[in-house]
Amino acid sequence: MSDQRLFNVAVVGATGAVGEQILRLLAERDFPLKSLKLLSSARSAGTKIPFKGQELTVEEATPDSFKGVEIALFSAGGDVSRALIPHAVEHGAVCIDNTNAYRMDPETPLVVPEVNIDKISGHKGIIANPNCSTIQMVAALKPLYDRFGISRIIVSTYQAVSGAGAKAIQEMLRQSREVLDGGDPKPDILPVGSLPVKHQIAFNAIPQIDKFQDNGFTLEEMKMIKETKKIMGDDSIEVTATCVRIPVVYGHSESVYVEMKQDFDIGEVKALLADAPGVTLMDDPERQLYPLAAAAAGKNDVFVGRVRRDLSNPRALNLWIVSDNLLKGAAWNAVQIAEYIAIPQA
Ligand code: NAP
Ligand code: 3JN
Repeated sequence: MSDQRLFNVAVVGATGAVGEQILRLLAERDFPLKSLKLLSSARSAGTKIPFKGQELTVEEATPDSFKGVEIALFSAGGDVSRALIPHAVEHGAVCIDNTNAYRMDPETPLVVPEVNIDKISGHKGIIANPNCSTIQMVAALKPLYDRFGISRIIVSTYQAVSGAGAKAIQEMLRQSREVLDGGDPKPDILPVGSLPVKHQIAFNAIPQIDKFQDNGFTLEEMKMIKETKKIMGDDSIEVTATCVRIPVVYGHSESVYVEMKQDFDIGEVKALLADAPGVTLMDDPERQLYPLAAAAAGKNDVFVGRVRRDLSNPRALNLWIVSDNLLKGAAWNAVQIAEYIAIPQA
């Protein structure tokens, strides 16, 4: 008989795009559950969701929802996390938070298991999941950082509309049909639902993800800059980012320029990437083999290709990094952390 301990788990935001993937992963990976509580806003309370042959009923998330809960996975937005996580922690739950609410809190570890799983031992009830664009970049760069050191990163992202939620996916599909039918689509959601100016996403590229900050960078760009330093544990890495929304449904792609602290051999770089946990190297220009968002969709790994020495700086590399933003970028990273908490590692 297995002596695996079982856990009372809650998923906050269970009816959302990220929550749906978390539930699928908990079921597929046979997570050691004693009980599973599905939480949402009052809007979805009462909804039935199938889970491993049972029908679970969604409940409204309130401060009392966390009595007896041991692990709580939050993906219902930063306001919900700020309002409910303190109650969940008070009830003794370890909270894995997919939002920006606690990421830069010095008391809260910001964790990508392939990079800094050692940090979870210092948690005080909250472990933060980084932003999707940051996760895939640091997972790929970690083995290069460890071997050669990294002094500078310049990243441009090509981000899928699913990162902006289900309504943004619908908007992109609707606009695409309207353009193909010869119409003039009205933008409604993107780039930022709460701002007055909207732009067409179909057949377009929008260089704005989230709101502009006083320094001219967007919030998404600042998340990448600050989170990368915190996860790598190295404030000396210079990072700059330009984040762009493109009309792809799932899978964020990134063009990354990385300056190393030491000389490197390109063969060794490829060997390190090929061996890196959670990373798949797809790099064979002769066969036109490189990562594609459409192929990465639905997969847990981070895919890396177009690996080449920079022509303007022999100590720098250029890479193309692709991953499913809802999986490694959110749900899978969170479930991985939950597994590290729940399952004794070999
Ligand atoms: P979504 O599809 O819009 O789902 C939102 C979820 O939050 C739904 O389950 C919704 O429940 C629930 N919710 C909303 N207001 C609530 C409230 N007041 N109390 C309790 N639950 C509430 O959004 P999503 O794409 O899954 O993303 C959800 C959040 O995850 C985002 O806001 C973001 O913070 C985080 N996220 C992080 C990453 C990342 O980069 N790591 C990527 C994507 C998302 P109802 O069905 O009742 O509305
Ligand atoms: O736009 C994207 O592609 C990624 C969006 C992430 C996001 C959207 C709303 C709120 C986040 C995030 O995880 O950084 C948040 C949040 O911080 O809570």
